[in-house]
Amino acid sequence: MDGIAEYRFVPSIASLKRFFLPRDGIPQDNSLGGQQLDELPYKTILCDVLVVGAGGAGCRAAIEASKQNLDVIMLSKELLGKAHTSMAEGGYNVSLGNVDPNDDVETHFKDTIVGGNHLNNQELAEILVRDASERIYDLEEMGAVFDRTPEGKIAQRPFGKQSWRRTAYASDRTGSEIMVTLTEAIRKTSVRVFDEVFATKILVEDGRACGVCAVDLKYGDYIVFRAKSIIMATGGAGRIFKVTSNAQLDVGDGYAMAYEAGAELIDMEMIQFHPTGMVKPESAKGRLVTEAVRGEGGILLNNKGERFMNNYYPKVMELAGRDQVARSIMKEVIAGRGSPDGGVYLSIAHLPKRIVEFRLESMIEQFGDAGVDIREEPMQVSPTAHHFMGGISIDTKSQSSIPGLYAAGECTGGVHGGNRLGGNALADTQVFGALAGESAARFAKDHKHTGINRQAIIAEFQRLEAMLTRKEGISPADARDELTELMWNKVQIFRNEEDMEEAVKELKRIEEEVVPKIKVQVSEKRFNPGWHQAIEFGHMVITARMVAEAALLRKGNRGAHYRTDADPNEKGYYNIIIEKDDNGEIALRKKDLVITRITPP
Ligand code: MEZ
Repeated sequence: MDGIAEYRFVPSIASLKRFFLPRDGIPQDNSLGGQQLDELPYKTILCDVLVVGAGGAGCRAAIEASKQNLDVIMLSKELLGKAHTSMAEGGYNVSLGNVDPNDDVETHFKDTIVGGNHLNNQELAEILVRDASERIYDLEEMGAVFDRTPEGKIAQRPFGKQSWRRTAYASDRTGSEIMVTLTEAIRKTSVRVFDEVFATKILVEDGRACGVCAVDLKYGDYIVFRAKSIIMATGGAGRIFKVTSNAQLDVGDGYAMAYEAGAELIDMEMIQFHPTGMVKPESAKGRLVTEAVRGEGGILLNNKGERFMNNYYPKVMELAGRDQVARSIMKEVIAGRGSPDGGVYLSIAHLPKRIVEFRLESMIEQFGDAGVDIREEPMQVSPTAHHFMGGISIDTKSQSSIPGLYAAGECTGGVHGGNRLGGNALADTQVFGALAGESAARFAKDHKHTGINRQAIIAEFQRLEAMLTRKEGISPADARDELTELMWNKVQIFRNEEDMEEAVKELKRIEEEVVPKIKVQVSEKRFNPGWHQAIEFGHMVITARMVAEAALLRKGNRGAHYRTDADPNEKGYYNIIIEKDDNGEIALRKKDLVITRITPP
């Protein structure tokens, strides 16, 4: 290959101009100013704002940033539109009061803090509940269609641990409706979308985020994207657990990249296990069974036919917090009162068929494919790793601890505290997506591109290349199985010191002994899923270590973090901050909560 790598993206005339014209005095030279890494050519692409991730938060951020007449690039690890956001089926929380007129922003705030077991950053939670209504109207303006009340207002259903019916919905495919809308909206902007491009490293120069190293998954080309500001919108990491509702690609890219870049992360131990995932068939294990099923009146039963939530949370029953319902289900299973395939039963057979058919249509299909008619028969369900409450720490402008690096959506932490309310995630993507887009655009307007560290780039691409060229080693699929099994067995819903210590020890071993030996079977760079898995595996290990180490540090029970050996004397409420120390090790420290109005008990 000669110095200037071939560029296969088919750009518009406008973007061609951007691509080749000098900007801010930096030679727009795809071969990095003439200095080549002989064996590993790569190209450089400049923009003002770079959005990494193309789910609900990423798309919303890109749309907002593009309003400022800036050159915005959005990287999508998959084809645009195929994001995990679609899997938030049940709805979007917003205190419109369309069904329960007494609902208001204040009550939504209070529910969010109490639901989060008081660990939320209250400034961020306030932004969430305050802006949720404007952002849902934005979606409507872009063309999203939500179900309506008889008066024609946006309909709202009940969701767990919330005072009023607050969850706006489009049947049981709300996330899909939002993703389709955002995808169409993106196409009407000047945002340059790079499909199937995987960012692997954030570049930092002069203390500022200034770009990312990436691989074009289609062609195997290495690319450096240079930007004045960057927005991480990479979603969560449910895939570090064996059983998860998450899409295949949710492996913690953003957490690992931010950590490696030196950003602060917060409360990584807080993992939401959604109470209801599919139990069978094996191929669908963990797939989400939306909370809308319980919101519409679904009941949980054990193998004796008892509505067991009555024994745990009799006042709210199936609409207790997700952490509470998940633990109750597990207690029934452990006590031998579970269903034949290791879950419990969820039944809606008592509901009017027309309600089920109208409001839970995708559930009918999902279980229909598995041979279960949910209008007549109960579903078998059990908890599934669903959402990370922890993540990249952000301020009220959605900026991380690294100037120029912003973050939005599930890859951030602090908004939801120790346990997220179902329905708050979709609102989060839109509220913080828009905020990050606006803030990053402002930053880009006020700053020029920094220089760039060529050595860091070369080292990164050599690291990726080594996985392909190694003669012997461990298969990424085997390594992945080992890690996901370990996390599922040792850092799950019920945790204890001994298990978590073992997890940390094993993860260190995996980091030291397995990661450097990962070897891809086929050395082809184009469309090589084995290679993609191998790269992802590094991110999974870093993410899993942060989760396990933070979980070990938190001795008491808070929200989703529940220890069977909890220290009864640990009364404190605090956050756990994680960052990389000067020796390249994980450093953890406890930090005071950000409280604006509601003091923890
Ligand atoms: O917010 C969520 O996680 C959500 C809406 C999921 C669901 O059960 O549908």
